[in-house]
Amino acid sequence: MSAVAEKAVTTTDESVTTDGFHLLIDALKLNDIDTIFGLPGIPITDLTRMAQVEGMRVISFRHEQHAGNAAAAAGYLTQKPGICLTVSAPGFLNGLTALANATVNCFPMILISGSSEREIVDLAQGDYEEMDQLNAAKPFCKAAFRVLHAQDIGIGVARAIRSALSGRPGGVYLDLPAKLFSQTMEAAAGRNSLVKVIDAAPRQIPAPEAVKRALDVLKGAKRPLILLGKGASYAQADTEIRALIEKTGIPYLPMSMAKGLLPDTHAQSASAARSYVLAEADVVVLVGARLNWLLSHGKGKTWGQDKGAKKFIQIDIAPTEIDSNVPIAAPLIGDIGSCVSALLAGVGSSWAKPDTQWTGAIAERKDKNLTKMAETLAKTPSPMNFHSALAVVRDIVKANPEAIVVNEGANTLDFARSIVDMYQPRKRLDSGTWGIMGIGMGFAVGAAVITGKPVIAIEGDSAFGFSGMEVETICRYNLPVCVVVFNNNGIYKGTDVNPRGGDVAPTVFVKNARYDMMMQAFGGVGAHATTADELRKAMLEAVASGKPTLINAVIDETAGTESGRITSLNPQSKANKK
Ligand code: ADP
Ligand code: TZD
Ligand code: MG
Repeated sequence: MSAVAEKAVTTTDESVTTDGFHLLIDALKLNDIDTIFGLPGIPITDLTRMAQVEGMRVISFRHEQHAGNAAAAAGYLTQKPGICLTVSAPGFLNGLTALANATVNCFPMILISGSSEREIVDLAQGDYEEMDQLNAAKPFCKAAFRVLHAQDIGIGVARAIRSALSGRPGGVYLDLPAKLFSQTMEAAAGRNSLVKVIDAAPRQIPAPEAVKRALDVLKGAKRPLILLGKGASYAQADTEIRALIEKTGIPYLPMSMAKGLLPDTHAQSASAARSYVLAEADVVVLVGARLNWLLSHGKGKTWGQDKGAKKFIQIDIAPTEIDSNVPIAAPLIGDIGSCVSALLAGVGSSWAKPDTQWTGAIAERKDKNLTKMAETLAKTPSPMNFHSALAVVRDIVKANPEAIVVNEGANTLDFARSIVDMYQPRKRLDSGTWGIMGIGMGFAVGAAVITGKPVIAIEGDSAFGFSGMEVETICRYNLPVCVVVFNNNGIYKGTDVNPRGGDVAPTVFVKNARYDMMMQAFGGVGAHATTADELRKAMLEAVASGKPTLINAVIDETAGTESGRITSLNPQSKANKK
């Protein structure tokens, strides 16, 4: 028997004791959390071993940021907080980026970190990996807790779970000093100290007068639009949302991670007429979407400011989101399932569907844009450009609608978002609210582990580099992940030159790099694709086999644009506009 297994005290015998390690594992299991994403080391190495012995899945990463991103993806996909486990100071800090990103995106996760001893940290006496982690974490998460006594582990875990899931979901930090793990207590008392969280994300029913106000505004609309955000995907109110859209006949626009909530091919999708509907709509129903930079803050040319004021109805669980950027005519505070159901109840059989002048004008623009897009996608230039490569990805995703698509990069992100149709809810994970690079392999591993479904990761070559080492993790757990690196030799493009000579330009990488060989190094399948046919063949094989695969897709290094679609956010572009 290994040292760890010997230490694993049973908690069924009244005469024995339990310890901090087991109380934590039991507290998580009691709350149906069966997976930990992490990276071992002092003081949590034994915890990872014991969790495995106790039947939990422990997925071990090469860098904590990716373990954290995996936990965040798991939280978003399952409505159970994903768990990331790290060592003290540097491990904790590596995980903190993911915790902050989860919080910003409203994904529930818990970063559990071992920490150094309080009495040494607080006197700054220089402990091993010393850091005041609790206070460092606070600005980057929804809530942060520290547990000092074994008998409080149950309560600590319960508070962490409830904080992550209730209201607007987000990241929670749980600080566990090294000494806690070996503290013992009587097993029965330990069991009694655990808390099963009841109704962690209680329904929040909107007030009847708020529902009436929203319906009144909606009834007065001539050119209504429903805008679905990733809050709507997260809420798992798929049936209600679809019913609202289809019963009202209102055109809708999904934000990137809400794609697939209804199939992108749905007749009422206005995605292919996005700029038209944003500028022309007179009433917009926001469902789990914030009016942040991704929506031009609800104002300006994008929103047809010159065409008169727009009225917003906003469904959100967070009351303080209302009026954050523009006045909201009808706030509807509650969980999306309850709010959408309440609206549906007010949409009777006499509901007047939007005027065909509005829906017809949208259809006309959609048809024109889709025809134009189809022409572009049919081309097969050599080398491939973003469109010709994404035409292949689009077909593969269409044939495998259950696959989860992970997507990051600049041009690779922007083009994939608009070209690759999604058919099922919660199948698209991307750079999200921050436009962060580095979520790729963490999200891919998290999604594959938690859902058991195939993952297709569409990665810019720069984006991939942030988490590339995790291809070893993908191989180690033999996950059905197909990574496609859109290799255009750099950030945005591969063509920049340093006018002074000497070092290469800051946006340019080693030319013609073979990312596929990274996957081969760990026993996975590597493929090198220079044509659309080669890419298609490699992707088909990857999806059919389920083997870890990395395809190096060679993309014309001149094809991209600076910052993809957000060139205008560069300081120089902003300055030129003034
Ligand atoms: P997107 O980037 O897709 O536009 P955001 O992340 O900006 O979406 O917005 C998500 C919104 O959804 C947040 O304001 C959050 O408070 C809200 N939200 C998340 N879950 C729920 C829920 N279950 N019910 C209501 N609102 C929710
Ligand atoms: N660092 C982090 C953590 N996030 C970021 N968003 C950036 C840096 C800046 N950045 C972008 O916004 S996109 C991008 C960077 C470095 C990479 C773009 O290059 P790519 O994609 O190869 O991934 P394309 O297809 O070449 O545009
Ligand atoms: Mg690139």
